[in-house]
Amino acid sequence: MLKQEFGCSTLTDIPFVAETIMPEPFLSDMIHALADMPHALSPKYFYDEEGSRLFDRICEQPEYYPTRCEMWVLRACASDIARHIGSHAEIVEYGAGSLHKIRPILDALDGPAHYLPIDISGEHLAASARMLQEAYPEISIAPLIGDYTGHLALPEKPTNVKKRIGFFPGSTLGNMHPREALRFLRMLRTQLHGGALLLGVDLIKDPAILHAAYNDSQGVTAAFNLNVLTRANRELGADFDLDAFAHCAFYNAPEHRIEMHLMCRKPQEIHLDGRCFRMSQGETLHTENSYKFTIGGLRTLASEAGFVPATVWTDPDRMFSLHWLDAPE
Ligand code: AVJ
Repeated sequence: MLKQEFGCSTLTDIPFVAETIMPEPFLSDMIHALADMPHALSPKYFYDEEGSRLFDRICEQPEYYPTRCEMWVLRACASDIARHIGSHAEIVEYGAGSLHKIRPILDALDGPAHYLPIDISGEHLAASARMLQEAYPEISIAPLIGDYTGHLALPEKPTNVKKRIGFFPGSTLGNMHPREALRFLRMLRTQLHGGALLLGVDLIKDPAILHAAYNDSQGVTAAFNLNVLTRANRELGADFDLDAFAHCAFYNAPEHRIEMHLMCRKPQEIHLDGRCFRMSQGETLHTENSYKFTIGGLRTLASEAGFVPATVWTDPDRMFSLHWLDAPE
């Protein structure tokens, strides 16, 4: 029933999403995070059901400008973006989440389109896809559950599809270390051969604005960060004491990135999988990097990956950028 060989599963033939579609190595990654120095865990583990809900709430916080700015650009430039996409395209969205960002594009497209949203958070994706399908009955939507950062073979293009357009919004590329980002863009370049990539990335700006975006006054980002420990306690049987950790996010200017950590407030023993790990006061578990870009820097990176950078769209304050990157035959 599930197409495991793709490292991805289609949702179209299953009424309810099963629990274990593609097991992520959460246990072994968490053991490594605790055993290795410095302690670091992939941000993909934020996105259980609760984490996906918290992320959607982050996007509504006044300090978190990226989503609002990107949506502004998507709406303001939708008809131009739709012209770039053309008709009979297949749009593949990587890390699609709640499927909000594709809407202005679908509204502006003329000619039928195929939409393949890929996300790691299966139930959330399924629910979002059902809602989107109701709003856009004429578009064929085929959600895929999986980790798009891994090796991923997409299903064959339907015969009436002229080209495949990748959509990677939200500055999720910024979660990757630059060498990872290059490797990932090269993989997309191969997948999108003959089409293009529409890529959204956050721009370097006043560090105070960056800092506020990851330290919202309602504490939603803090809850999002800490939720990964709640998830580990529930899913892995760990015994993280949530009161012993503090959310910590700051802009590392030389590295052009926001770093999120969970900082140990007092000496800790953590039990996991029959082992005991110690963390001392002030030690951190590094949970996320969020790299920020210049327009020129991003275009250089894309060129190194084999794309041909074309149009760039931004908001008036140049907070966020959307890039059209051609992937010629
Ligand atoms: C989804 C990776 C783009 O880095 O801004 C938001 C995730 N982390 N607040 C980001 C996030 C903390 C977000 N990305």
